[in-house]
Amino acid sequence: MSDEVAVIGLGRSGVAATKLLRRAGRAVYASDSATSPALSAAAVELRALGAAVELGGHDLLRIAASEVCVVSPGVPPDAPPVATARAAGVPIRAEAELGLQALAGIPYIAVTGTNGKTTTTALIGHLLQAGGRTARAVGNIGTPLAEMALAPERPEWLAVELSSFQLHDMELLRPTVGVLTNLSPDHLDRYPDIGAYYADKRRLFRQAGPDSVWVTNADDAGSEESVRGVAGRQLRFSVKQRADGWYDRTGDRLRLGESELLPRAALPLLGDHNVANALAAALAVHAVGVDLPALAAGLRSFRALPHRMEPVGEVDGVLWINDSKATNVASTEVAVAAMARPFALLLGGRHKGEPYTRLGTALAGRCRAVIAFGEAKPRIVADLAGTGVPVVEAGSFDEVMARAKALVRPGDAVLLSPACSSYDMFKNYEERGRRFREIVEAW
Ligand code: UMA
Repeated sequence: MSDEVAVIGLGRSGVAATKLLRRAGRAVYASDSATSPALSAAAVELRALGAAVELGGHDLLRIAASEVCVVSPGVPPDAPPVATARAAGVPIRAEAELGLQALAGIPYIAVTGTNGKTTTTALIGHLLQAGGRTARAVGNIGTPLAEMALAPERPEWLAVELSSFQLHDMELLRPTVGVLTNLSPDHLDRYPDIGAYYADKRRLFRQAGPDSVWVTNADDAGSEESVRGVAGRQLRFSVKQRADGWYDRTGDRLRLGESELLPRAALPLLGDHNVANALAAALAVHAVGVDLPALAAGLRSFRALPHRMEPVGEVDGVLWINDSKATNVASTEVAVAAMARPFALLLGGRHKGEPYTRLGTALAGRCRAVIAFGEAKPRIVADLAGTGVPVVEAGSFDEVMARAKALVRPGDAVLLSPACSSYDMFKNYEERGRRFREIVEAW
């Protein structure tokens, strides 16, 4: 065995992990199976720091001989370099864990779940700041933990979004507060079954102790089930019933216990799912000592994140909403439930394994038409046949937009909430959302 650390994948996470390891004086072999101008630029930078870097493939023998293997979230557990390391008995660690270790001493609120975790993480960061703490929102939301660890500033608090991919290789996670937003099927293109996906999400609770605080969703049977028997204090949020944090529909107010947090109308976010996110964030930040007036002020001043139920413009009386981040069926269901106007739905991209059938009920009578596109188009057409929802097929994204424009009337909306990943037509969901905005702004 060598004393080298093997870093697998050189996206944002792998690059930051390599820099962090080099700063600590560790020998690093960093590799990526792909080649691109961006990867070449990263390789130049990392070699200058003394790392051995390989692009376009992995030296499996070298990885098998390494002391520890640090993986990026986008590298699946059965990818050859990871499978080789595991077979050779090399410990496998998530980049996020390496980052958290380097950030030891900074308390953090960790957020996971299928949907709503990015908005909840951003809300938590914002509410901590509203409470007078310096705070950063990091992890799956965009800034890798290892990159945060390299930054010169040390915030007082971190809000950490963790995907199941990150949790898969994390052992030492011990958040001051852990938030589980909800659980529903996702990433069936990477996991053998739902059980394996949920098991990774449950790793949030791995180091639970009597001092742990968990914020969970009383409206979601799956997450309630997964937290049952876990050590620590549990705080529940609900948009349906009285709970530790709840939506009082009669009074149209968000409440913590019996105390008023703020009127629903003062929260500038669309949909009940965002009320749930706000309640989860408020409970988590209240648990670390921020008072209700500061939480209310923070919730009032928060704005929707790009690509998440983001209104991008009104053209000829039609509101265009960018929810490009909705890359699974559950997320699209939530978006559809938040729609107050008749609408056309842009659905499609790379199919991820779930049927679209269950969207039929939610869409019937409310959605003027679905515009189906991308690799998933034939699946969508087949799954929605017989549901009574008209489905129009389109090719290019420009054609998708033009068809939607021709279908709707003043007072309607067009919702891009594709329920699929974007990789068949775009670099990522951000590029898809940006293209949506560009087209709307050009009209
Ligand atoms: N690769 C190999 N060998 C393999 C397989 C892949 O070298 O066998 C390489 C790929 O060529 C690629 C790299 O591994 O260059 C993987 O990089 P990455 O996808 O992990 O990219 P990062 O830039 O590090 O971004 C990751 C997260 N990406 C994923 O989880 C897919 C980002 O989440 C996250 O913001 C970032 O770390 C910082 O923490 C994105 C995401 O889509 C937004 N997340 C999923 C989601 O939210 O649904 C989980």
